[in-house]
This record gives sequence, structure tokens and C-alpha cells, in this order.
Amino acid sequence: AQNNNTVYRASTTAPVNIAVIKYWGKRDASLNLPTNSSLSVTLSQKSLRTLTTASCSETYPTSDTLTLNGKPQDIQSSKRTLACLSNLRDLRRALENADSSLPKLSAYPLRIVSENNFPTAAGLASSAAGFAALVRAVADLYELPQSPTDLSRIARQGSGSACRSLMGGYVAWRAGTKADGSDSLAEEVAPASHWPNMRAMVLVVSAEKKDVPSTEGMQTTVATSSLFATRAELTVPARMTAIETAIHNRDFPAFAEITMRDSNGFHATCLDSWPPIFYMNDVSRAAVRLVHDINRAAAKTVAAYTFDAGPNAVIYYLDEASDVVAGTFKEILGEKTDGWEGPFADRLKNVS
Ligand code: 2P0
Repeated sequence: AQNNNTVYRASTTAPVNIAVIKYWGKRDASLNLPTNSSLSVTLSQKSLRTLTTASCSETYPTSDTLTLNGKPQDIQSSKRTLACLSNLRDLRRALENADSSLPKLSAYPLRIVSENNFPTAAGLASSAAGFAALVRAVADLYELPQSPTDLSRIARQGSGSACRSLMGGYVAWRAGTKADGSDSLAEEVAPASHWPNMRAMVLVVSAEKKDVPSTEGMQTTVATSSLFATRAELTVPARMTAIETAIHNRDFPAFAEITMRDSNGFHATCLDSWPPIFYMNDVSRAAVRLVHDINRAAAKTVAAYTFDAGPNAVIYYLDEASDVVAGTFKEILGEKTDGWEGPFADRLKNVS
């Protein structure tokens, strides 16, 4: 082959998603196949996103490199990153085999540079945006024709929740039943524009690294919790159907109740694990009480909380309730903690 100095490059951003029906439990740990389906809301990229540039060149030194927030990462020790890159290369190679005029990018070393516009350690689903951006950037670099749903199968192998960050709005990750994972993929349930007055705010209770990493925590729950099987087999499937109906009907009280119950149910299976796993703390529980107080005072459901594998709260509400919801949170927590992050009050309408 002739010497080719060209550097091929593509940049992209991917959003953070926050699940309202939680993914917790794997039926296959190497392919990241979940025990139950899940559903998330994509947050505005103005506040939370990963920006990733992927490039490749025949002139790059031999092996692939990845830099996260300025720090070089060891790709070879990350089976998940290797799985994503190998899947993307296979798709590129298929294109090159079908059209010999295409440059052989699949044979070139990759250089991937990724940055979050929020603290990585803040427990804000950085792996979801990170792997979604990595997959999208390399897919763009390779000019792959695959749809976001097709690419979600690849991002899922990086981090389960990453498959839900390849599209905006309301996104379902269908658990699937096949052993090879081919039917375990993300689908858009509704675009963000379907419910333009939906808002989310993040209450940063702690920016410290979580106690028990998600992968380890979910393995412990699946193996030891006596509540878990009911959640995975009965409770979550019923909630998936109900919350999709609530989203289609823009029924906030129904959406909110299902969201809060699913968060509580997920944390109940954590507490029911052996040894027990605690992600919420006293401040988290104060936020739960405050949301129930706000809803009681309003005599209707105007706010919903949800918690992931950490103590931070995400609060959903509609724009018309922002005075009573965001206003009350700022009033009560604003002075007492420095955890309130105003800029995270998102307009989902602006999600691209
Ligand atoms: C979710 N979480 O649905 C749930 C709710 C945390 C609680 O997805 O092992 O980082 O990489 O597949 O995606 C966090 O788990 O786990 C998560 P892996 P991931 O958002």
C-alpha cells in the first residue's frame, strides 16, 4: 500500500440518561445482557454531555489510544472498550470488503479523546454518555450506515446504560431473550419534543465515588436478594407498559408515581442483598420526604424523585410547577448545603 499521511477524524457528543425504570441485574455479564428492560429520560446536553473525537491514520503509532478528561486510559485492560472497538472495526471491514475503493481505516490505529462537561466522579452516569459518545464517534469516523438502535447493541457492551444514550427523549432498552444479545437494544419511545415542558434537576448530594460499583452491586443482588426475582419477572414488565402509556398520554402523575416506586423498589432490592448495599443516605431520604411533602401540599403529584447507584437525586417536574418544585428545593436546601447545582436544571426541550 502507498504511504498515506491522511488523518481521518470525527467528533460527536452524547447525552447523559437517567433511568425511570431501573436496569439492575445481568443475565450475561460479558455481553451486558440485562435481567429486565429499562426506560430512561435523556437530559439536555447543555448541562451534561460527553464530547468525543475519534481519529485514525496509517501514520499513528501501532496501538489504539484513549484519553479521558486529559488522562490516558489503558484500553488493553478494558474488555468492554475492546469489545466496542472490535465490533465497530468488523462493521468497517465489511464496508471495505464490499468496496475496494474505500480507505482501509479498519487497519489503522485509533486515537480517541473524550471529555465530560461535568465532574466524572459526581456519580452522574458518566459511563453511559462516555460509551455512547465513543461508539457514535468511531461509527461516524468509519461512515457506518447502522442506525442508532443497531449501534446501541455495541454501546451496551461498553456499559449497559450506554445503549440508552444513543438517542434523545424517552428511550427503552428492551432486555431481549436471545443468548447472543441481538435483540437487547435501545428504542426511542418518544422524542423529547413530545413532552416539551418536562424538566429535570440534579441534586448533588455527594460527588464522591460510589461505595459499591454497579456491576458488582447488581451481581450481588441477583445472587442474594429474595425480592429480586419478583422485581425482574413481574414488577418491571408491568411498569414498562404503564410508564410508556403515561409518556404517550403526557400523564405526569402516573409517570411520577411509577418513577418513584421503581426507584424505591430498586433500592429495596439493594437493601435486601446480602451483604446489604446502601446507595441512598440521610440527605437522599430528606429529598424523598420533601418531594412527598411538596406533592401533598399541592394536592397533586407535581414532582418525582429517582436515585441511581449513589446518593444523588434527580427530580422530574413540569415547567408549570417549577416555582413550587425547584423553588422549594432551593429554598430548603440552598442555604444548608452547597450541593445544589443550579445549572443542572434542564430544559429537556433542548435535547438534540
Ligand atoms: C440504570 N444503573 O438503569 C441503572 C440504575 C444504576 C442504577 O445502569 O455494569 O454503569 O456498565 O452495565 O450501566 C448503572 O450501571 O452498569 C446503571 P454496567 P451501568 O441507569
